[in-house]
Amino acid sequence: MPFRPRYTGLIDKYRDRLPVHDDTRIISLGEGNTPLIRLNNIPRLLGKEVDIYVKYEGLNPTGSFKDRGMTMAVTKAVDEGSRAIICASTGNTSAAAAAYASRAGIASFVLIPDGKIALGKLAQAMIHGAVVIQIKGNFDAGMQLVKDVALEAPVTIVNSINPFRLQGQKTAAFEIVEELECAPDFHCLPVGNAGNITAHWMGYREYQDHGIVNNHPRMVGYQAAGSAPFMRGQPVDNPETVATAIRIGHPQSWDKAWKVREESNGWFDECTDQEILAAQKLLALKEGVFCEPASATSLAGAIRDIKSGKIPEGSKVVCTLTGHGLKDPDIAISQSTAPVHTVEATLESVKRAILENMA
Ligand code: AN7
Repeated sequence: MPFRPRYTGLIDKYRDRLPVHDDTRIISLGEGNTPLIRLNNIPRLLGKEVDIYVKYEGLNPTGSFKDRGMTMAVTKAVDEGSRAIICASTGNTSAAAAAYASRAGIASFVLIPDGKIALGKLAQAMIHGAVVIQIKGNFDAGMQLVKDVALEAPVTIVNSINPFRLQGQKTAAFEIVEELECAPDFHCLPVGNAGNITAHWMGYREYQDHGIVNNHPRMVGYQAAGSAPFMRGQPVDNPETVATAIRIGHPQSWDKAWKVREESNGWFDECTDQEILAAQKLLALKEGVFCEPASATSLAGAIRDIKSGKIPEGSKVVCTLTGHGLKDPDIAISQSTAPVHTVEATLESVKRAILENMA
C-alpha cells in the first residue's frame, strides 16, 4: 500500500491516551509530529561524544509547542459549550489561542504585556481576530487578572492551569520515545510557568508506567537569569530577559515543577541573556535551525552542562526548541553581524560581492 493515512493531529493519533470521546468534535490544525533533529556540528565543536537532538516545536501550526496544549484545551472548551476563551500570554499562547478559537468559531481574548511581546506573535493574535488587551503590566499581572475575570465573565481559561493543556503537551514526550525507541538520558527545556516540563514528565512517566519503555530522562529546566524564580527559591517580581517568552516571575506550575525535578532526579539552572543569544545564533549558523531566543535557553544550558561534564559523554540529550525563530525577527536581525550588501543590479557588482565574500 503506497499511501499512508493523512496525519490529522495529535488528538487523533493519541486518542486512547487523551481525555476525549469517540464523538468529541476535535479542533485541530494538524499539530504535533514535529521533527527530532540530530545535531551534527555542535557536538563536534564541543569536542564531546554526546548525541544531542533538538525537538523542533517551532514547526507546529502556529510556530510553537503551545498548539499541542491548545488543540486539547479548545476541543474541551467547545465540548463543554464554551463560546469564548481567554489567556494571559508572553505571546505564543495568545497566538495559539487566537488560531484555535478561529478554527472552532469561538471568540478569544488575550492579555499581553505592553510592548514586551515579539512582533510575530502579536501579528498572529491580530490576524486571527483575537481581542487583544494590552495591559500596563507584565505576564504575571495579566495571569492574575485572567483568573479574576474568569470568575465574573463567561470565558474559559486556556493558560496551562487548564489541565487539558498539559494532557496535549505530554504527547511531545511520546513522539520522542517512539523515534528514539527509548527515553533520552536528559531532557532539557526552557522554563517559564513550568507547564511544559511538567507535561513532558507526565508523558515519559506514562510510557514507562505502561511498559512501553523501561527508562526515563532526567528533566533539566533552564530559566533566563533575570527571570529565574526556581533558582531564587521564590517568585521574582520584576523579571527581565531578552527571551520575552519566558519573562515570567510567578510560575503557575511551581509545585509540579519541583516534583518533576525530584522524581526525575533532574535540576534547574539559569542562563544569561548573552548565553541564550549565543546558543540561538550557533544553532542557526552551524545546524540550520532557527528558534526563538527563549527556546535556545534549553540548548544554552545543555551546552554548558555538557562542557562541564555534568551531562556526561555517551549521553542521549533532547533539547526542546519551543518556538520558531520567525516569531521574533527583531532579535534575529539585531544579533546578526553579517552585513546586507547593497549593490548595483549588474553582473559585475554581484560577481564582485560574491568573490569578495568567499570564505
Ligand atoms: C517559546 O505564551 O507562557 O514553562 O504565555 O513561549 O510551559 O511556561 C510561553 C512560554 C518556553 C515556557 N518557550 O514554557 C505564553 C508563555 C517558549 C514559550 C516557554 C514559553 P512553560
